[in-house]
Amino acid sequence: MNSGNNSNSNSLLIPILIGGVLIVVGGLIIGQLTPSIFPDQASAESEQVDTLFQFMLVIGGAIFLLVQGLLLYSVIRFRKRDDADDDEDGPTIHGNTTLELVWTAIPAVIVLVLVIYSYQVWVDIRDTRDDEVTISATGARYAWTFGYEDPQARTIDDSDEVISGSLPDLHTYVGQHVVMSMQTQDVIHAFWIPEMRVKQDLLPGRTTEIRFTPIEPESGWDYTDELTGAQYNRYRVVCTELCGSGHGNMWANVYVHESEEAYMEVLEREVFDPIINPPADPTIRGQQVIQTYPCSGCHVLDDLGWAGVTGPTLNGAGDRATTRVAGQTAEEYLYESIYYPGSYLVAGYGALMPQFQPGDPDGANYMPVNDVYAVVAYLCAQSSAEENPCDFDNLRSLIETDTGLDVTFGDEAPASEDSATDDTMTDDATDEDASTDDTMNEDADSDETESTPEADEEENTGDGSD
Ligand code: HEC
Ligand SMILES: [Cu+2]
Repeated sequence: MNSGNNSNSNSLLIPILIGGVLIVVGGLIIGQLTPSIFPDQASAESEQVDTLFQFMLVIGGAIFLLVQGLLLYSVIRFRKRDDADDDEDGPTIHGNTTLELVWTAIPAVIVLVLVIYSYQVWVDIRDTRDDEVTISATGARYAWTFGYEDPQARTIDDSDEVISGSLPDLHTYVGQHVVMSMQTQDVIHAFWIPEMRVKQDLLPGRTTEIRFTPIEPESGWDYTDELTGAQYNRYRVVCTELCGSGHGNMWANVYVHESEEAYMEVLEREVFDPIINPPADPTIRGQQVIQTYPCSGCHVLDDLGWAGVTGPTLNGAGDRATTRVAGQTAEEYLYESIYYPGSYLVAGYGALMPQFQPGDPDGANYMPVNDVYAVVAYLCAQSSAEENPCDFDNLRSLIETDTGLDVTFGDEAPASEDSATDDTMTDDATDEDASTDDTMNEDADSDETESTPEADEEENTGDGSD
């Protein structure tokens, strides 16, 4: 018996060695699958995360081959032979201290190594950098808005507040150490850029952060800016927390520009210039400004490529505005649908639209009076009529009577009061009179945070495309 066992374990040594080598090589081969199952790498963090993943895949692959290999081996080796007339159970074997030590020690070591390695990656990608730049992200059902502070630290007039503006898109450039500072205006959302391998929840009442540094794409640049010839790539931020009926529509473009100059050029053109030199025409200003609010997540509007489904289409809004409420002019109706969305509900839609308000700059859904003026003017222009169906003088006095605040921009802006032309600069304008009258918004407060389940189910787009 003894001598038989000895020769047995000797003759097993070679196959075990060969098997071991095969398993390790197999694990390494399986590990190579990592790039093919992941999206492109667009940030320095993605390289670290993928290497960690690859490391785990090699270990997992080797364990897979070991287990499956032993299983197959046993199935073949210990099968019931046709010729053997043997229906008895095999001998019961238990207790093998060496084996038990080995199969406890090896996984323990593997897990420990993984803990140390992944903790280091985690600490590393969350580490603060000296020259990091903060971009704010606001999640609101069902759209993202990104806020940029002027890197040149310009202010308007004698205000000491640096200009900042917002866009529905996230812009960044290769090598920029970005820190996203994120807040939600309603429910929990989650910020995820698959190509950057970053993901972080937005939690009500808290500010959460995530950091990343874009890199030059290995597969080359996909797009070229027609104005400047600069190259960029485009990715997507998607919301990964089911947040309501328009959740599938809650995504935004991420533009990674090839250089800081190209990035600055775009920010100047799209964010800062419209603030420093706001166009006098309110409909043009309205087209710029409406894009800094989360309207796109809920409304269709061909002019801006919006495809939200939670609210009625805004195509032709100027035409329909006069037909909604008897006795209301187009400008009155559109104005009310933004500051008092609960006062009239379009048939077939629930009270899901958040109430925008001019009173509290730090409050949810703040929209200064200049912006509502421009947005209404722009929505009025969504009309088949040759002439804009709205009366702008009436709109202006309507806003001023209702809010007690001055509309300070546009063709008739009083020359003395030209400082309050942008969201960030209106504090002085609103301080003096923050009392918006609440006559029309009894139920609107609850609309803002609570969605009605029926309406949520009513329409669902799972279609985030375009
Ligand atoms: C969370 C989804 C949501 C967001 C965000 C949203 N809306 Fe709405 N909107 C709705 C719904 C639902 C209705 C229809 C019910 C009602 O009248 O309140 C509506 C109605 C309207 C109407 C009336 C349309 C008509 O045909 O009578 C206008 C105008 C409007 N929204 C403009 C806006 C603007 C401008 C913004 C951004 C500043 C915006 N909405 C943001 C959901 C939304
Ligand atoms: Cu969301």
